[in-house]
Amino acid sequence: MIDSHRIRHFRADRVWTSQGWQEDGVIGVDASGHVAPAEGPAERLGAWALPGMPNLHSHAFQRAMAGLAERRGRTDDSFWTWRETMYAFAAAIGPDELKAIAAQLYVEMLKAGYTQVCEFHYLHHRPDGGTYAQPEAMSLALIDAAREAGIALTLLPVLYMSGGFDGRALAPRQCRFGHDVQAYLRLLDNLRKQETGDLRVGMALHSLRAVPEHALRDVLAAELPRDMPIHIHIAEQIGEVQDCLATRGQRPVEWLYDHVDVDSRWCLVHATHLEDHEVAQIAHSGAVAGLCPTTEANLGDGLFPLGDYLDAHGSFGIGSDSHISISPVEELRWLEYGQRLATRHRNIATRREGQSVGEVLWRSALAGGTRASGLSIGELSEGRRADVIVLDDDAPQLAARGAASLMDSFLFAGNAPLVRDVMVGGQWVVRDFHHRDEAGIAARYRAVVEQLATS
Ligand code: NGQ
Ligand code: ZN
Repeated sequence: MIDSHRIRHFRADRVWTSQGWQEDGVIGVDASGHVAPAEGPAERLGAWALPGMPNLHSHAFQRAMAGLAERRGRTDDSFWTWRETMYAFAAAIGPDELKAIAAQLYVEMLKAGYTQVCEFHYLHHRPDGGTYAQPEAMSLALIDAAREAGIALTLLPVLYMSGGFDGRALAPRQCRFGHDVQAYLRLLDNLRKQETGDLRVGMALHSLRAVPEHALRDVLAAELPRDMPIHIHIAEQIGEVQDCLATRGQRPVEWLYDHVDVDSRWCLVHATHLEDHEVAQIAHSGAVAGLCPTTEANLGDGLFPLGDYLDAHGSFGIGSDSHISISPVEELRWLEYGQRLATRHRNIATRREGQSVGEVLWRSALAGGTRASGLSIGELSEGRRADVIVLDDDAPQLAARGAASLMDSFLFAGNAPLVRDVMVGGQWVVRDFHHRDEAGIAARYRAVVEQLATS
């Protein structure tokens, strides 16, 4: 039974629904932080309220190295040289560092309008590969950081077993990522005991490079909830597509679909390099393509074939991945701009005449991110978690914008932050552009990165 006295009501001149903007919308929020039937007097939030965005791909520790790999090296720089820099950086990160970095990252995510994050977490053990006294210490650091910041978390502990498609052993700097299947399933079981409405545990396979076929079969056969999200890095670099072809005679997406029953539980992160039949395979399977445009640009990955994928009715969501940038606005803008630059056309993300690109991008990323998160979020409808963002009424760039043009102006018309207030699960975590604990969290972050810079 819902106790109607404990339902708070909020109203905005326009509230974003799956059908578009609803005039004079009221959002009820019950005591458990879910959207409830709306009636009765309501507190006015502002002109524009919309569902917070799920961030479907994050490696939290990488936030602290953003901007430290932009200087040209001795050889042609690439994804693989960046990865060496990243591995060296990761070697100094233990649970305390991870917690401080992640808390700061999550504050920045909330302020940018993300209300849920999927953490693709593979920094499991000590830098020398030994286990921590508490084996899941690094996972717990992420859970603590998310709680402290007030963002909801889908924790995806990563299975990482080999250093390449040929099944070679992990390199020394990769040893801290590794588990055998039994130990990995134990980790999942232990973490699943902590699940709440704000914490979901899913499964992640680092990549086909890192998970041999027998292990893939074993983890997928394990007794786990039927609706558990499953994430994998799939085809980010041409080099890995070529290695997969050379060792397995198929491209990564082809191989995956040939060996596994891929369905809507799956999120294929960086499905960058696809042939037409692979575009169709992903789209028809209901899997979500996990797109991370700012990181994919930063790492020189390539461009996802968005137009063809949308023509095939594929689902996608967005992630900030390496956190070179933390903004759903920037991810969605660059998703569209990459396509414009490659095709020399405009308005690619919508396939219907008269439709707004901004609306399609936001709505699609909400739906795909929700699926990838494994939680009931992404819409301000009854029963969903109440994750709300309110835009700045006073922003000049939104002046004279009506329902027809608001989303396009929000996504394309500038760089001033427009997210003013943020609620996650019925709790205000950002008000008037400020996070409730931003000063303390930033101070701890600063101390950690200063110590990392001198060590
Ligand atoms: C990661 N990042 O796991 O952090 C990867 C790089 C790899 C991205 N793919 C490492 N963006 O793929 O081996
Ligand atoms: Zn990744």
